[in-house]
Amino acid sequence: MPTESKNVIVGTAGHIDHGKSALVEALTGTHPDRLEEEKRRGITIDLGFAFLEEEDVRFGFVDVPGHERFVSNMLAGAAGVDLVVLVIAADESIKPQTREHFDICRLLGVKRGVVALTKSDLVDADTLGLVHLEIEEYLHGSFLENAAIVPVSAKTRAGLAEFKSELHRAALEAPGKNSARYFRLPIDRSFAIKGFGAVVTGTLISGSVGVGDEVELFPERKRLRVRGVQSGGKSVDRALAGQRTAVNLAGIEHTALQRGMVLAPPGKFRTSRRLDARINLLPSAAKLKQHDQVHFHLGPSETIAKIHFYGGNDLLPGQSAFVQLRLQSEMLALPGDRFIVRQFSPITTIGGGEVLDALARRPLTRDTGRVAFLEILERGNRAESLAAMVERAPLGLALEDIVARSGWLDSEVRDAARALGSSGQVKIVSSEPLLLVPAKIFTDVQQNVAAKVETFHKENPLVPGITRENLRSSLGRRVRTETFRAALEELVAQKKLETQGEIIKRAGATVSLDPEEARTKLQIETAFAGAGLTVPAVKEVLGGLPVEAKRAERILQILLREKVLVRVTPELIFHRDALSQLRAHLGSYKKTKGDRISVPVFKELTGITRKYAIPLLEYLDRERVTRRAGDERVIL
Ligand SMILES: Nc1nc2c(ncn2[C@@H]2O[C@H](COP(=O)(O)OP(=O)(O)O)[C@@H](O)[C@H]2O)c(=O)[nH]1
Ligand SMILES: [Mg+2]
Repeated sequence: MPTESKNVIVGTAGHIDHGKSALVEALTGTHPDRLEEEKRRGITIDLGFAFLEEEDVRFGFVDVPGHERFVSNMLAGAAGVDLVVLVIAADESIKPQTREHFDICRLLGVKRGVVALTKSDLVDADTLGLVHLEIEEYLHGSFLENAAIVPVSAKTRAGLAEFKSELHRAALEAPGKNSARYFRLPIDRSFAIKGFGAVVTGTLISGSVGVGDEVELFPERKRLRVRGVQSGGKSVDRALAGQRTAVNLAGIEHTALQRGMVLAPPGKFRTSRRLDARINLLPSAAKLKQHDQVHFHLGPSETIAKIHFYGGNDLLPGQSAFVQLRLQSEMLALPGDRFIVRQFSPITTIGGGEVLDALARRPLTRDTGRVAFLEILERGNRAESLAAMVERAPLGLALEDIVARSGWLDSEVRDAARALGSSGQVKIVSSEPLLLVPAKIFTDVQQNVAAKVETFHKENPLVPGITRENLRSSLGRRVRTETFRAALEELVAQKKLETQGEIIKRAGATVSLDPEEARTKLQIETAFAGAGLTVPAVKEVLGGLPVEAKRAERILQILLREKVLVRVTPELIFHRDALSQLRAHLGSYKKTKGDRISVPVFKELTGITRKYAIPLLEYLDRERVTRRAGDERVIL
């Protein structure tokens, strides 16, 4: 049964002394105030936790402090709440932190809740009715408009049963968290347990984490091992999304762990200091100006952020806009994460919003497409968002870039990529590892490759084609090697280009010589053929030709490539006929005189000087026609 039950995080909200902690205790039997100072002063300072199992729902309670000085602690707990219990004391009605906490819940996108009209034992029925009306009016038009408002007393326990059943009903309606996604555990507490070491706790906002898992600590980027897991106060093999979770970590001191750090799967995510987001300013806030600084809260993490508006220079109360938040310290965030901003000074909650691009680039005036891009991220489905991301990445996006930027599962990215690939919106340059390139860029690269080959042929009519390496580097670093390779493969498949080993040429291209070049070619060949083994110097041959040196050199290259001529040393080139005659000579020598031959005998046999004999013998050694044995050669 427990694995099939729904996990729901309930957060309290409301003014100090309105009975939040007392209500949690009345419901769960656990008083959430756990610090010595809290017990002594009778107020909640930091988050408190309690658990309750009601039929098929497992509740994790996060009790928050109501005092205005501890709103940042309240924010650390409010993130990850599925269901809010808005606590309003019947004898005091709506007070400043009732409003502030409720604003925060709205800004965080909490969808469901129940109102507890606490301390009902302290007022008469008329007052109760009046406060009830006030609350209804206050909640009008909000997500709690239709929520139950239940009078309760933690003292007499009146109304508790009804409250519990309303809570249960709301829990079933609340959108749950997804255990199948990559896990994230924002840390709200860390401590040490004797004999176990470091323990962190938090609301598991997605995925699951189990004993033995390797995890990555952000923003430290440290890999750690999970030694033990608890949820709902009990040891378990795996904790699931929507559960209050404690993780015992090996390999780290608890003092190195702090509220605001996050555990996530190893190697999936990246921290950032630039978030593009939708921000909503509360009607009660002062107007927000370009480059204003604010306190920024994302889950239990907090830092200072500078606001950059895209278009327009300030934001009026009650309005919303796209912004870039330039964070003072690195954070792990993902699209869809909700945040709260508080005025720099004096500190009050002024707004909040949703992260759209957690790995945003610096705002650039020439980047005119940013707002349209953010609109797609905000409203588009996965494929639309992916297409827009790829569109803005001329170098292309690899699977790990997309996952880090979106938080989507690998399989989700692959599915979306396949759909976009077959509709032609993006080019899948490689599927293993996955690399996506904008379709337009890919076409450009293909055209560029074909054009480069064409230009090469035009400029080098005597060379059969461009080398793969030169072609690749002619495209510059704005093109990834994988993109180049895919473009080339397609051009070959389309029979536009051909490859010959490392040489790439236009399909069907042949080296064509004009009559003068053909004559020159013959002239060179004849010069070497006629010389036998006593070949002339290369320079001498080339210098005596009617064409200019560069062309002569290319024609020589053709002869070498065709293996009509053979280069034996950088300075010595022989005609192939002379070399095969030499082999034949050695063959008959071996038959008649045995397989040993000395340098003087070789010179005599061939009629050449030492200048030719030594390089030729070394060439024959390399060709395995002969093998050196002391001063002699063995003919093989
Ligand atoms: N009479 C009465 N007192 C209550 C009730 N609930 C809480 N209190 C008292 O109100 C004070 C503040 O309660 P507490 O739960 O700490 O408020 P919190 O600051 O909202 O957590 C405590 O002295 C409680 O005993 C209630 O239902 N009836
Ligand atoms: Mg309290």
